[in-house]
Amino acid sequence: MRFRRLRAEPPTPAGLLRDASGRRSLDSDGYVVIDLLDQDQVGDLLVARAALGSTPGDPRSGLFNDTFSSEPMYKRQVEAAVAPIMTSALGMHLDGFRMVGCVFIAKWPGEAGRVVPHQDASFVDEGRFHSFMCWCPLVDTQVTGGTLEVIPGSHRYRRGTRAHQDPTNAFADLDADDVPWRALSMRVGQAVLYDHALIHRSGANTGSDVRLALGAPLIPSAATLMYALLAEEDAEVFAIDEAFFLDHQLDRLDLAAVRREYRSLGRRRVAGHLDRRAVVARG
Ligand SMILES: O=C(O)CCC(=O)C(=O)O
Repeated sequence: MRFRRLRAEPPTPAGLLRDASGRRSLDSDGYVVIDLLDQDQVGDLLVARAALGSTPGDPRSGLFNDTFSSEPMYKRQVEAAVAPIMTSALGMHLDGFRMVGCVFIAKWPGEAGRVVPHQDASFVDEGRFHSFMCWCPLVDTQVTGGTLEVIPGSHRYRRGTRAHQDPTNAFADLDADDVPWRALSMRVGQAVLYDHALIHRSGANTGSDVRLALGAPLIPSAATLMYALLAEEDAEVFAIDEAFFLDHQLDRLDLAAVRREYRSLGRRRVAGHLDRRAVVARG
């Protein structure tokens, strides 16, 4: 008798978030806003940031993510101060996840802080798993403060391998009024968990103070942490670890060092083309 090999469906996010209605939102919309931190935890995080000072290399304009810094020591200090608070807070909501990094993201006042619509790079085999970013502003954040904006449901449109700095992960043509953007107005202490495949952007911070947030990628405990580099028409995928985010500068990644330091898992096709008309129509 011949058996047909069944292709495993990617598991839904169910099992990761304990709250059933949150799980449904993650599944259908690709994101959910949760009450993550209490006042003491927010206070501890702000005290930690004040003690550490702003990230070395931050030009104090535009948007600066700690992963852009060339100072692994600073990033390790952030990790030591911030990760225990975030892990314990996330542990109240989630089961079976691993937080693989934790960074500050500073958005300074002015137009330069705008972030073009994009999907994040993939960190897991998206044929089998969903991974998420926990984005947690440390100030109240509205659209005028440069908050995150998402296209609900867009985590389903283009899944697969999204390589480092692949221009096809960015969608400048979706920066338009006919696209069903939803701005996430969030209070301090709230966080959004969003699928790394969700299309998101953020506008200018029109206030006078820096908009500080934390970003923490989360992957299912059972998943292998991966990062893909473009290789001709395809991508080469590497098994990375948490140190990757500390030791490397993600905005000017030393590709040869990644190839030297991490085990290759082989070539994959990069995620396909996204049809703008379909995004608008689905809204
Ligand atoms: O913090 C922001 O405003 C944008 C962050 C973002 O888009 C990202 O980390 O992918």
